[in-house]
This record gives sequence, structure tokens and C-alpha cells, in this order.
Amino acid sequence: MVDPRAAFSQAEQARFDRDGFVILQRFLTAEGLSLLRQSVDAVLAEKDAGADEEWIVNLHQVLPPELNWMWALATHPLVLSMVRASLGPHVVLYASQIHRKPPGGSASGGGGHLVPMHQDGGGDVRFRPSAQTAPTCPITSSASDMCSRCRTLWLPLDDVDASNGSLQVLRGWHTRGRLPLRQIACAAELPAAEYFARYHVFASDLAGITGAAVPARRRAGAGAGAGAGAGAGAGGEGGAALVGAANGRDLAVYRVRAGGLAMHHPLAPHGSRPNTSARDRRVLILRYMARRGRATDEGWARCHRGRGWFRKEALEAAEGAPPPRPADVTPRLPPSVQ
Ligand SMILES: O=C(O)CCC(=O)C(=O)O
Repeated sequence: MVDPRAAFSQAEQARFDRDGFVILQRFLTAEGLSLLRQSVDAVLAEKDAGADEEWIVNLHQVLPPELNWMWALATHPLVLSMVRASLGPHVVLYASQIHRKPPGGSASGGGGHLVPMHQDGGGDVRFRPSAQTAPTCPITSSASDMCSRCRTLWLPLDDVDASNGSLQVLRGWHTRGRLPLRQIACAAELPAAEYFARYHVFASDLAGITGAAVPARRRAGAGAGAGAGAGAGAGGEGGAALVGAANGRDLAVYRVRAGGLAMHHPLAPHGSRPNTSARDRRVLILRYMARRGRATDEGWARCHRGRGWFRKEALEAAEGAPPPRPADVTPRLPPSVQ
């Protein structure tokens, strides 16, 4: 599934440490990409009509063990080496996700949601103290907080760029600690805020740092601009087109080929725009954290088949670890329907 030439070098780790994200343009083989596309399309075709195709989560808990492609991906040695390089030897997978933004014309505003710029890991994972150490995870705190012990891998199964809702990240902002949350300014903003709160996504207050005021700009070596196709060359800063600068920081939009792989830091503010292109945007997301305490989560994830709701469970991720059997995770109804 994974291209044997793919590697995560010290230079890439250094880039991650500097920028808060890193992109590997080459990760999957052509066969691996094709297999994952087919698998994802089968899930999308079978899913319950009510399941949100941007939030098909934790398939690794419910796929049959012999066909658990999500787990195989999540425990691939290269994937684990990327995550362990910053989190240490013991990591757990605490969520997997399919996030599709269907093609949508710009006239309709595009397919999928505008994901607001936010940081990860602030509110959705609670750490219960282990026998040894771990304190309870605070929802807000400094850059050194326990919540920064998460890493997110983002695998596009289609070429992605600004026109089909690729991820955008404020480069280098992961060093600034946890940002204040953005207050809702008017009633019209409430539905989107409620939608994202369901998934524990809370917009950061960037107070005029992003948005129309940010001048378009390109940096030498960054390849074509944000509006260009992913195939237009993805050189420079590992495939991220720089589209703006504010307060000396850069807004980078990932420009990644299908089958590439990106990793971001939880404190790097990131989001995405709707897909205004005629191309699909199918992405797989894997979320890890360092294993210190026992992770619990009071949120709930809707099963793709609409058969029930599955609790998020943090599973030790190691090479060759057997996939979880569906019986290992406890289906429970969310409080609203109990
Ligand atoms: O893929 C997206 O548009 C959003 C992903 C995201 O917020 C994340 O992976 O943390």
C-alpha cells in the first residue's frame, strides 16, 4: 500500500517543528491509492443517508478484521515513525475519519463546509490520570499542555489545492500555545457554530489575522499559486502554497497529490474552505496521541452504516498490532436517544 521510496527524514521532522505541519508528496503506491479510493467509495455508497460524509469516524473500530484497511494504514511503520518522532515510542490511535467535500460549483458556494480556523485537541479528549502521573487535561493552557501531545495525519485521495477545499494552516503558529476561542458575533453564525461544536471543533480567535485583508503573495520556490492545480508542480515548501502573510506569519494551503500525506500539530490553527471545483476531495484523517494516561472521550461518533453510535476508544497503535474486533468497542447510544 505504501510506496517503498516514501520516507520521513530528519529534515522533514525539522520542517514540522518549524512550521507545525509537513507534507510528503509521495506516500501511497498507485495500487494503494486505488484500493483506498475503492474502499472509501464503497463506504460512501453504503452509508446511512443521515451520516455526514465529512464526519465518517472510527471505521477502524467496525471494519471486519481481515478487511480493516484503516487499521492497516494507521499501523504502517512509516506512519508510526512519523508520529513517534514527536510523540515518543508509545502512541495510540484515538480517531480515524473520512472527510469528503464533494465537487460543488462556486455558484452554490461549493461542496462541504467551511471548516473554521481552529486548533485540535483542546476539548475532545479527556485524560484520566493513570496510576503514575497524568493530570486531567485542561481545555485551555499553554503550548506545553498535554493536548499538544496529539498528531493528525491527513491523507488526500484526490489531488488537493485551494480550489477543492484543501487544508490551510497558519505556518509556525503552533508555537503560540492555545489561542482564545472566537465568540459568535451574530445569530446567523449560530448554525455553523452548533454544527462544528457537535464535532468538538471550536473556531480560534485570530482577530483580523486571516481573511480578505491578507494580501495574496507567493514565495520563491513555493510553486504555482493557491488557485493552480495540484499537478502544476508541488515544489518549494514541501507542497504548501503560501497565499498570505500577516504579522510576519504565513497562511499556507496544502497542495498535495493524491496519495501524499501531511501531518499537523494540534496547536497549528487550520481549517478549509468548501470545494468550489469540479473535482472530488476525499481525505482520510488519523489522529494519534502519546500514551501516558488512559484516554476517554465523552463525545460520540456516528457509525457509517447508521446502525448505532460508537464510543471513541484510544487503541495502542503498533506495527503488526491486530485490528480491533467490533466486539472490542462498546456501542452505546448517545444521551439524547437513550
Ligand atoms: O480536512 C479538513 O477540512 C479539516 C480537517 C481538520 O480540521 C483536522 O484534520 O484536524
